[in-house]
Amino acid sequence: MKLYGASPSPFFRKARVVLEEKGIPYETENLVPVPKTPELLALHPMGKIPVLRDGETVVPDSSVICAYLEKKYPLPALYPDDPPDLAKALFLEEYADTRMAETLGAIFFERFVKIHVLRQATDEARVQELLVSAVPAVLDYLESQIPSDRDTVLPRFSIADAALGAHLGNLSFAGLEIDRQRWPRTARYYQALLARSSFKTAMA
Ligand SMILES: N[C@@H](CCC(=O)N[C@@H](CS)C(=O)NCC(=O)O)C(=O)O
Repeated sequence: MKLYGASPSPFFRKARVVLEEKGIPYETENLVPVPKTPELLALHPMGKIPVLRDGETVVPDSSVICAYLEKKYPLPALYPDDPPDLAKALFLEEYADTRMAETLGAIFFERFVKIHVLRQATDEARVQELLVSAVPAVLDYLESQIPSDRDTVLPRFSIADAALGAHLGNLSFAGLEIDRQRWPRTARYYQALLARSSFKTAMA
């Protein structure tokens, strides 16, 4: 089994965390989404990463990859059986992949992609604008969803934690930390995720 992508991508990290948590043997191959080479488009019709190859089966999209892995390797289960818990986990995955990708991803773009990939200067005014409104709104929402007494949003580690942690990782790649005074649950939760061996591997 091979996962194509690059570790600065939160979607690649999410899929990698799931592979690690399930203990599935896999290898990675570095693949970036620009330019849209014929090889990339043959793997993913929209030219995005990540993509999983399992024998003859090619699986694009992190959410599809994670659902595929759950079906093929059911244990440990990362999708709750309880319908309300399942709904919560799936919505938090969706929230991470959309709202968090837009906001934390915009900071990551300014502070990481522009410097290391595009060789351009960071627009710090844009970063500050995001840090004043859009990012606090995301962290306020997470603070309302993360319990005070455990390190997972649901009773067991789930796809929600893989997705939230993967996208919070954009802050680390942008050289930012979560303010412990303002968002104590989220800061503690993220530190606990980073301590898991799955995240240590995916964030490297
Ligand atoms: N819904 C997709 C999103 C993947 C995605 O947007 N990946 C980014 C890298 S972090 C990408 O490939 N961007 C290039 C593009 O959109 O053309 C998933 O979950 O895999």
